[in-house]
Amino acid sequence: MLTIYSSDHRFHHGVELKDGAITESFEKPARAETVLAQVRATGLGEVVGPKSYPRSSYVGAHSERYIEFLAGAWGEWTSTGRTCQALPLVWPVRGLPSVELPQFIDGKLGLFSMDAGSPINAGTWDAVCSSANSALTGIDRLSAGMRAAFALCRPPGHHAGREYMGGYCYLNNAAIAAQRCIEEGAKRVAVLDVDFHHGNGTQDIFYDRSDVLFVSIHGDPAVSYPYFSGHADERGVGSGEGFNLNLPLPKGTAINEFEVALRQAGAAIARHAPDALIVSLGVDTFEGDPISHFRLRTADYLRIGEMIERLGAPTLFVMEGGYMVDEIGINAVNVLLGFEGRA
Ligand code: OKP
Ligand code: ZN
Repeated sequence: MLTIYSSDHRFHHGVELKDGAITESFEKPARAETVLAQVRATGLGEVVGPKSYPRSSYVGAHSERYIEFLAGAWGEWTSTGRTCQALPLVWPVRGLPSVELPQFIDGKLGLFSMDAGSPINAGTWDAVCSSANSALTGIDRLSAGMRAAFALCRPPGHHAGREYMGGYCYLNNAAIAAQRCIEEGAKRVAVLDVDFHHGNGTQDIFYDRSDVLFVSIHGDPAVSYPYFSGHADERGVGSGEGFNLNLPLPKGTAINEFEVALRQAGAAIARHAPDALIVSLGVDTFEGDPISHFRLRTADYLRIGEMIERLGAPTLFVMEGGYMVDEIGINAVNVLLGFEGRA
C-alpha cells in the first residue's frame, strides 16, 4: 500500500494543558516517526511526499474566513509581542450575545476553537498544510484508480469542524479529502471513524448532507472527550438526516464488542454504496493508550483491517490519534496489513 508522508509535520509541536499544568502535548512528532518506521520495517509499500495544493482546496470542508484565520494566526499573535504558543482562553458559549468576528487575535482564537487543545506555534500552519495535502494526494491516487492508500497525517484532523479547531486538530484532513472526492465527481463517499474519540468535526462538516455518510465508533461522550458530540441520537439534519451514524461504546470495550459495532458500521456503509471510503484511522483504542479507555490489543488491528477490506470500496486511510508512542506504529500498520491480507 502506498504511504503519503511529509517530514514537515515536525514544524508543529504543541503544549497541552493537562490536569491544570502546561506539559508537552501527547500529540508529538515522535508519533508520526514511529508509524513511518513501521511502514518501512514491514515493507508496506512505497512512501511518497504530498503534492502541493492551493489554500482554496481546504475551502468547502472549512469556511474561507477560518482558513484565513489559521494561516494568519501566528503572525497576528506575535505582532502583539508574545513569543509563546497561541492558545484560546474565551469562547462564545450559549447565551453570550455575539458571534461576530472579533478584530483582535485573542477573540478570533476563541471564536474559531472548541477547546484549548490546539496550540499554534511558528510552524503549525506549514505542518497542518502538509497533513491536509497528504490526504488530498491520497484521494487523488484513488481517483486515478488505486485501490487503497495511507495518508500518514500529522497533526490529526477529525475534531476540526467547518469553522473551528480543537483536540489537537486544525484542518480536517479526512473531510477535505472527502470533499475533493465529491468535487471530482464521486456521487457518494463514506467516512468511517475508528479513532477512540468521536469525530465531531467530520460530523459537523457533513451533518446536513446526504452525499457523505459519516459513521463513527467511539467512547461514549457521557464519559469521554469531546463530551458534547457523539451521542447515538445525532443522526443528521435536513437532507443529511439518516446519513450520520454514531456508535458510542462504554469504557473498557474490547475487540468483541468493537467488532459488533464495526459490523453495524459496515452494513450502513454497504447500504450507502460509496464510490470511495475514507477511514479516520486512530489507534488510541489500544489497551495501553494514555488518554483513552478501550482495550484493543495489537493483533486486533489486523482483524479491523480485514473487515474494512471486505467492504470492497477504494479506501483512503487517514491517520488520526494514538498516543502510546511505542505501539502506535505497529497498531496502525497492522490495520493496513490486515487490509492487504498480510495478517
Ligand atoms: C485527539 B484524537 C482528556 C483530554 C482530552 C483532547 C484529546 C484529543 C484527541 N483527558 N484532550 O481524537 O486522538
Ligand atoms: Zn482520538
